[in-house]
Amino acid sequence: MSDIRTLGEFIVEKQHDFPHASGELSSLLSSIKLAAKIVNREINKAGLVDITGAFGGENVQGEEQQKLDVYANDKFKAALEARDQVCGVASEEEDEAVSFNKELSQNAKYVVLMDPLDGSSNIDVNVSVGTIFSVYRRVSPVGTPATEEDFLQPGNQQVAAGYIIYGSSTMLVYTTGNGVHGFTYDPSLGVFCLSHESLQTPEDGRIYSINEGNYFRFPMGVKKYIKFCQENVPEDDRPYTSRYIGSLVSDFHRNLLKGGIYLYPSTATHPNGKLRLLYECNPMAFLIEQAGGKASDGVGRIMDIKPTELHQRVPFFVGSTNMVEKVEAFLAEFPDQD
Ligand code: P6P
Repeated sequence: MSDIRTLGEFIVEKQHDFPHASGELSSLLSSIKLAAKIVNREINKAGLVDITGAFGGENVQGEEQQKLDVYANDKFKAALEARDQVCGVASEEEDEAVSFNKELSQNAKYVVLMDPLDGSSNIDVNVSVGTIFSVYRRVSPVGTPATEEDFLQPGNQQVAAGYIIYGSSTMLVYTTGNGVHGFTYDPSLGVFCLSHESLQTPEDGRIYSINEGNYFRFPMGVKKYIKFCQENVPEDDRPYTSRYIGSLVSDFHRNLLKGGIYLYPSTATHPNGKLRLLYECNPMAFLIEQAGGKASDGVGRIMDIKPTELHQRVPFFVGSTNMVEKVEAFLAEFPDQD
């Protein structure tokens, strides 16, 4: 037992890396840890109870809300509000940002943006899904309600980001700008145990993750990159592999560990790409950069984009640096669709 380092112990240990840390961010991360355990329990029962059926509502994306989407959103919101470290939350499941009304919450200095259950359409077919979160210091005065400006900050202002992947095992992976660390949940102990300290992603890889069903309307540069992968057997003779789960957290996590690139370019149905800048692309970009990789909209750094809308979409290319830079080069030469 002595060599187990739990997430709670690790957060406190790392808090000392920030001499002025007051423990508020540690408490915030502990809220996320608690909600992750609660959501994990329900996801693992999803096949057994009538909770995977569509909730009937629609979220701001016009997507049918699976009951677990709503459940996860409510649990993470409640956990974040309970500990008074967060003055407001923005979520894929909420049309507008939510400012917490409690006086103690309005004195809090952080806001959280999240996709409470990304890839939820996969739940019914038992494919991994995930929660993605992103944390900022508020820019509005402490003691007042959170404002839209608190949520429309560029990704380079994040103070923490991470995801929970509910897969063959449940893992929590996060960064506070001091490396990327992964924790695997042990349900018999009810704790997340450090399993991947100071993760670094390979600067190159052989895995590319993209929905090739949209091929016809990809920008020419993306078509050129796919053809490059299919026709070039690298020196080490390991050919490229196409792997696409349809769940960002799962594809990202595999590529983070093995090396690879995830691509969601502009398509016919999503001219600005499908992925959301604030609560999908920015947190993943923070993580991949901390792990030595790169995240781009095809032209520039994801985390330098100044947001204009809460649910805005951007084209998204994330993973091993050499692979992302290769796509950027093709897009610079062939930016149009034909
Ligand atoms: P498509 C899930 O809805 C999601 O936001 C990501 O998790 C996933 O990578 C992508 O969309 C899948 O989109 O168009 O390939 O089904």
